[in-house]
Amino acid sequence: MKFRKMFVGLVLGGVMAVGGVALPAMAANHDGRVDSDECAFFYLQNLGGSFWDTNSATANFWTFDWYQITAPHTFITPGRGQGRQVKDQAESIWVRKNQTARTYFGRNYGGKFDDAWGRNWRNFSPTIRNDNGSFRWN
Ligand SMILES: [Ca+2]
Ligand SMILES: [Ca+2]
Repeated sequence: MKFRKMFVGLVLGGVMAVGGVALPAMAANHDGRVDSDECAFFYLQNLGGSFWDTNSATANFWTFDWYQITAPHTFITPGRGQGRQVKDQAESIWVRKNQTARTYFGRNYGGKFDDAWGRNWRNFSPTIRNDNGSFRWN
């Protein structure tokens, strides 16, 4: 029972956090445009193929996660990989925001990670390439 209550609390907290981040950005999150406060995950190396833009940390790229209802984690723009899950299929990242984007192998910011510096782009290392589990600003 205690665990169940904790879980509900976490879910509700997450919903509010997502809403709080999305509103000031005028719903620019996941709109297929890489805005000045965002980074983008690309399906292929060298910023190739379809991408998914985000300004909020993502504890789990998995498409069937509960909050995918409001924020589908699939590559959005036209190009190779469009419509596929971002989880375990990203090969490069462009960071437009002036802050380091840290991408982790595991969900919930676990395991090995790659840092992409602000206002830069990179191909992921072989460990993270097509094996991305979560991401947050660092
Ligand atoms: Ca955007
Ligand atoms: Ca890929």
